[in-house]
Amino acid sequence: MNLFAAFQARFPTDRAAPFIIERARTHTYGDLERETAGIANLLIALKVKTGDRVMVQVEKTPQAVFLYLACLRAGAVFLPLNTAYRADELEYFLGDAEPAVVVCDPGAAALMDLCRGAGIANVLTLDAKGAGSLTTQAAAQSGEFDTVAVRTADLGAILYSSGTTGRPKGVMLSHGALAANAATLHRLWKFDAKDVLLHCLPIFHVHGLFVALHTTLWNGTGMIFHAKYAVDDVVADLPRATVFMGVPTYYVRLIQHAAFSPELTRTIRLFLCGSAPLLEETFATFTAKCGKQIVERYGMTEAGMITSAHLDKPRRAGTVGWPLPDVTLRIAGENNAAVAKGDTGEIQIKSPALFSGYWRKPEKTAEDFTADGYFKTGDLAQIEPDGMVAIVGRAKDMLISGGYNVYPKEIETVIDGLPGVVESAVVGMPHPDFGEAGLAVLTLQPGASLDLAVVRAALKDALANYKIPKLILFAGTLPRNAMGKVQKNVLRTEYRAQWDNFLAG
Ligand code: MLC
Ligand code: AMP
Repeated sequence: MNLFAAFQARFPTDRAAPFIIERARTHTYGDLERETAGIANLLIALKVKTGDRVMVQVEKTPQAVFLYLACLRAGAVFLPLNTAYRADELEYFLGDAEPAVVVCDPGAAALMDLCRGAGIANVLTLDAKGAGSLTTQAAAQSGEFDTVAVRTADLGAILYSSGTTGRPKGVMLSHGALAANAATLHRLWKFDAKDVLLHCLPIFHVHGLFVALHTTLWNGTGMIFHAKYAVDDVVADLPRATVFMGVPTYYVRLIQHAAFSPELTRTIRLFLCGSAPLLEETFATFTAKCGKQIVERYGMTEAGMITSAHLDKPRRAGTVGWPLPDVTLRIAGENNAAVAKGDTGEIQIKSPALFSGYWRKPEKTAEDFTADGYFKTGDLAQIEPDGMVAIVGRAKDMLISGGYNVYPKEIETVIDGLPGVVESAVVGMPHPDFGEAGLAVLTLQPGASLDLAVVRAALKDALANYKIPKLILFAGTLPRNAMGKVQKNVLRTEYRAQWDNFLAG
């Protein structure tokens, strides 16, 4: 069962039907088949075998979508990376994943150097306009390709996810797991032949790559394709779409737009939101301004989508709906035992969409599962009387900024490595646009001095820009509990006034 073949069986009979709709040009389902065949033939010519990794750090273009689908066709494992990742981060991914092929922007000099150092011969380029050696070399290949037969358990993709300790982990996702989630979401969200999705999410994470793209492909319909989220462009194209998906920040910006109104959203039958908590205020203002309700869903790289509100039942702010029909969900407390109804505990699940483990880290995989086979999400929730799940917090030290997960540990490690620093702590603080944003507090050795610009420059050098704390402060000491552990909740309270002043500008 190859996921591509499962999609292809559902393509429209008329292959001239639109798949990717851009302002300047439309790519049809026939184009999809031809373009993916060319790239798949190229991968095979490069001796890529089933299970080999194709690591990709490129801007969002239709050609990048074709590259993903071509990897599926050729039995290769697609490994997308956030375009914001810096050389230090990329070096780790290269060493850990050992890709057979790397595709990057022609201007990505640092990554190309790293590939040379790692002895990776197959480096192809793809720029923000969809041009590069990948496109030219694929164009020289045949436009026909027999999709490689794979097993349900064979990997289709690896997506890296950072953690509260240690280095990022490669989340292994099989063809079967991805197909299961696509089919479930397609049915639950009632996609039909009239649907047109407005796609403006990045395609290196679960939300844009799987939730948005897979439901479209499973439906065999078209999507209006934006290279990134720009609210004016969204406003211009909403009246041509029927489905919109976004992280909460997309909605925060949309409801502030002067043109946001019932008329603007008239054609949209489904507004989906996820990847981070949606504020009750955003949920309510959205409905007040356009008369429609956002459908919240909750998911995770390791598990695909886990819960969703129902289309034909009222939704409630602060809840993420019910477990998907094929997901078994429990709220667990001490010793992984289910808590009493209504109590808070960790969300633990079984699902056909679950990952196959962390790449080359079986011990980390084992840590994330209970003895009776439930996956431990690290999210804290309660079940409401009608069965809806309300996420109330996280057991993991993580913040979500504009839909991107940020792990304080990564930032603290960079700061702690600077001369004169004793220690640091990073916490997520409320942010009107990003939901949460980072605050870093650091302490210095007696007599030491350090310029904040140096701290900021070191962070920018080492880490993707969205991970950089918005505010960095010096402190005499950090609050600790009796065990000597830094109390991050106390830190949040202590620095709240300074943070609010900072936001006020
Ligand atoms: C950009 N910046 C951010 C940021 N994005 N800061 C904090 N958090 C973010 N998310 C910073 C940049 O570093 C830069 O700072 C400045 O903001 C402007 O950058 P930009 O690139 O012009 O910003 P913008 O285009 O406005 O991007 C914001 C955004 C984008 C919200 C549109 O972050 C986005 O598309 N987020 C979606 C993330 C996503 O797809 N998540 C799904 C994960 S899957 P400076 O200082 O450098 O100028 C998942 C599972 C599930 O979680 O359930 O779905
Ligand atoms: P990622 O590891 O990037 O896939 O992010 C997954 C995490 O995002 C989950 O573990 C949750 O903490 C968070 N998340 C996803 N969807 C939602 C949602 N609808 N509401 C609150 N948090 C969410």
